[in-house]
Formats: sequence, C-alpha cells, structure tokens
Amino acid sequence: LDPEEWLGQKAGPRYVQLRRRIEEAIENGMLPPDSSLPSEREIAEITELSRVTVRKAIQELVKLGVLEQRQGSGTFVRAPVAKVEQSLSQLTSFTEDMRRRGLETTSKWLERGVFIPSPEEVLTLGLATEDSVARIYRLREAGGQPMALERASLPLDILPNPVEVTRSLYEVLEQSGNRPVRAVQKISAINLEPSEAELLGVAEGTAGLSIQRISYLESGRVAELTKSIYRGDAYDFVAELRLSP
Ligand code: 16G
Repeated sequence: LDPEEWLGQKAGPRYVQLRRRIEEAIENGMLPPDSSLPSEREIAEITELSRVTVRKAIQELVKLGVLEQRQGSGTFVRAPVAKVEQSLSQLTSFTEDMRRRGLETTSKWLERGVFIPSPEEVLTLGLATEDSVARIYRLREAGGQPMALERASLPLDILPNPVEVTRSLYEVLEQSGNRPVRAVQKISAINLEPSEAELLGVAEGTAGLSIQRISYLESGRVAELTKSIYRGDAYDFVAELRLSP
C-alpha cells in the first residue's frame, strides 16, 4: 500500500478507502486466502492513517466475512469453503453426509426441549392441540466450518427426550425404531438475515438456501418437520433425472 497512491485520490471516508484497498489486494492475489495481514500498527505506519481508522476498516471486513480474526494470532484472509455436493435423491442425515466426506460434525445448541406447538407444527405433525412438541435448533458444523442452521420439530412419542440428541438425530430415531424412510423436501432461495449470517460466519445478505424437510415413517406417519438454512456458498444440491417411461 503506497499512501501517495491512494490518499486523497478516492472519495469517501478514509477507512472505506483502506477497506477497498484491502479488498483489491485480496482480489488481485496480493493477499491470498489464509494469508495474515500486517498488524494494525504496521498498517497504520505504512498508510499513515490512524490506528482507529485502520481498526475500523478491518472490523468492517471481518463483519463482511472477508477477513477473520484468530485468537492470539492476528487477522487473516478468509479462505472460501470447499463446496459440498449433496445428492437430493437419498434420505440421509447431516452426520452421515459429512462422515462420508471424512468430516467430523459438531453442533452448537440454540434450543432443545419440549414446547407448546405452533399451528404449523400441529398441522404438519398431526398433533392434537394439547400435545407438546420436541424441538431441536442447532448450528451444524463440519470440519470446524459452520454449514447450516437447523430447526427440527418432532412429535413427543417419536422423540420423547430431545436432550438425548447430542450428535445425530437420525441415530437416536434409528435406535428407537423411528428412522424416517421417506421425505419430501422443498428448497427456496433466501438472503440470510443478519443474525443467521452471524451464526453461519458469512456476510450479511449472503445468499442461502432454505430447506424444509417433512419426513415419514414406514407407517406413513410424519416423523419430522425440519427447517434448515444452508450456506449458499457451501452447497451444491444435485439430483439425477431420468426420462419418464
Ligand atoms: C439433515 C436433514 C434434516 C435432518 C438431519 C438429521 C436436510 C436438508 N435436512 O440435515 O432434516 O433432521 O439431517 O441429521 O438434509 P443428524 O442425524 O445428523 O442429526
């Protein structure tokens, strides 16, 4: 960064100018993915800007998901995630999908327990109005990366004890003989809400996929209503199509 080159040349506050310069350096490969940025002090020296201005530019890029701060080791250029290619023709669980790719899964629990059902849950899960519903809401991570936000609702007789789910919901259902055998899935495009983007570690307004899965037991009963938000930058959904006979 040559201060002469840009100071006073571009419109807008100085921290915005610096932000753009850093973005350009990333785009043209001067700052490759995973590389570390000089310290705030160094950047302030090179650019002859105040540390407050430098900090503001960096904070903004962190918020936008362009840079990330790693505890004790500084600021880095965020590497884009490797895309996951997910088949749409098999009824698998997140844990199984990721295990197949050699990735360990973890969950951050946002909600897990027994609740009064919403009208939608009553209708979809075929509950009586006085019934309660089991809900689990979690941030799902694979290989340390946040991948999806998932909100699952199940009838209590199918999942009597939601806190029992510590890793895989489908594993728990399998053990009680309630593993779904069929599901209907609907996928829609969305822009992530600020709170969702923050949890998923991406910039506000980033594209996401909203996926609703209603799954059924062998008996035809609804086992699960799950609403998920998947990172648009981390997933490709793939289906095989055949000419109908
Ligand atoms: C998948 C399913 C979700 C299911 C979960 C179980 C989609 C869009 N959703 O994420 O409906 O509840 O797997 O995963 O595929 P688990 O057994 O790892 O908890």
